[in-house]
Amino acid sequence: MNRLIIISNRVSAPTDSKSGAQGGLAVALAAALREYRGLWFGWSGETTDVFSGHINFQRAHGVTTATVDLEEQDVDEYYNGFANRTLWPLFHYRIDLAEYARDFAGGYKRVNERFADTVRPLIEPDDVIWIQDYHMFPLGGELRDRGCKNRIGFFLHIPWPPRRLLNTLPEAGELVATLFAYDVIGFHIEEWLESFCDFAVKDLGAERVAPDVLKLGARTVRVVANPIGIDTQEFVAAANSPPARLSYRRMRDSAVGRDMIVGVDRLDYSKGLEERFLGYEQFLKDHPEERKEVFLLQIAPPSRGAVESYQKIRATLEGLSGRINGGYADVDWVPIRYVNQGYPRDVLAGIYRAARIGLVTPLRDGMNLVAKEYVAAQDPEDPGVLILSRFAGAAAQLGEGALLVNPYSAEEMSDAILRALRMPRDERQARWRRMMDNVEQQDVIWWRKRFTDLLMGDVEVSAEA
Ligand code: GDG
Repeated sequence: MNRLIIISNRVSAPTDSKSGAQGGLAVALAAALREYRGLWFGWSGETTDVFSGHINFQRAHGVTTATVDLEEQDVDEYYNGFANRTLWPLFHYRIDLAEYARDFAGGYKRVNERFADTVRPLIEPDDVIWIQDYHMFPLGGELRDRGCKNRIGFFLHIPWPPRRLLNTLPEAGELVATLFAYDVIGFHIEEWLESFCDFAVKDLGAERVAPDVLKLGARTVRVVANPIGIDTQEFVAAANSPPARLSYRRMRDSAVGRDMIVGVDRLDYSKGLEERFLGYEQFLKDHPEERKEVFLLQIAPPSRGAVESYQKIRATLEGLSGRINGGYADVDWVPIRYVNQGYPRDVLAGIYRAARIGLVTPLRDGMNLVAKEYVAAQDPEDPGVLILSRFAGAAAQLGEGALLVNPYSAEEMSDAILRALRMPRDERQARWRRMMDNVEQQDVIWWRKRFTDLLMGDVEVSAEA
């Protein structure tokens, strides 16, 4: 059997934590590595004075991880720079926030070369390599340059932007051309896949030789829409665990009969938190009679604090939540509980279950797993309602059960909140069932297997996404 080598910016060593501290993606990739032996390679998250390429191997719970330290300049230019100040905003359609600088692009290339130099000696001829996400677009090409003939797949966890936006990046053509080093490229949904093909055909002159095959020069690449899911079984179990029951009770008690609306997001401008607060404010304004009947709990653990736009969004949200609370709060009611910290997954599952509404309104999102977690955590007898942005990849899968909204429209959001609060139980159940069927069938194990089957065997993908 081929070994599997997974490469991603950060590596998540398996733990035996029963509180489900690890996300579904980490659990699924670790399971794949156990099945195929192999190893997981990436950045340690640590810095060193001079890059040495020294690999720190660790083995835990049947999985080998191999990590390297980077220099501070690497982290500034590659991680905080090109990855998070250039590609992340650009790929989320925010060219107003994207910063284009040659030292970022240079640092990004240098780090990918360093990863390639370091990991190359670990690769055996029959290994299959699976590279994850936008930090590592050029890595496949770098490995080919070092004589690597293995099958190499790439999966993009974020959206792919329309070509007119992507063309604002000076290095766009070069960057996309390097993707032809891969054998298979996966996207969450057709929309991202089609935007990629559009760029490849119109800007690079690639030929679409089949709906899922592109050819550029001598290289042929297969593209697939492969929507990621959650570890549904594990999440349903987490939602029924003692810590979840406890957090459910705590939330219900503290709600004193009011309906809770919940949002859970990394503190990131792509998640539409500002617009969400404005939509909720609109609801409070439109419906004075509902004011003290609801509250919004927004959990937003900080992320990427070294990047200025993330510091700004934090300040904006503090101001906005303060304004809304200042404008509407009463002695016995606060409209928004805004919390800047993370919680264990099982505690989170209990919170989701206690919420009458899951408010998931990113401005743009590759998939969005919170939407699926909210669905999985519900009580089938009395499920809550998911309000979901039509601009999240998840809308392509959950659109029949969720209330889809345009997150830029505060009025649409206000209407959807009212509709969700008034929705009869039988409609809530029917909508939830439709979503849960998808969350159960297309879980993270299905996602992983569908991609590795395609990459390893070059077989037809089994089910339509
Ligand atoms: C990227 C793409 C795509 C959040 N707060 C806490 C916590 N979380 C967990 C959630 C969820 C995960 O973080 C967030 O996943 P998302 O999918 O919502 O968003 P990104 O982090 O932006 O992920 C996205 C994903 O990659 C996978 O391909 O879906 O589109 O942007 O699992 O639960 N977890 C815990 N405590 C928290 O407070 N334990």
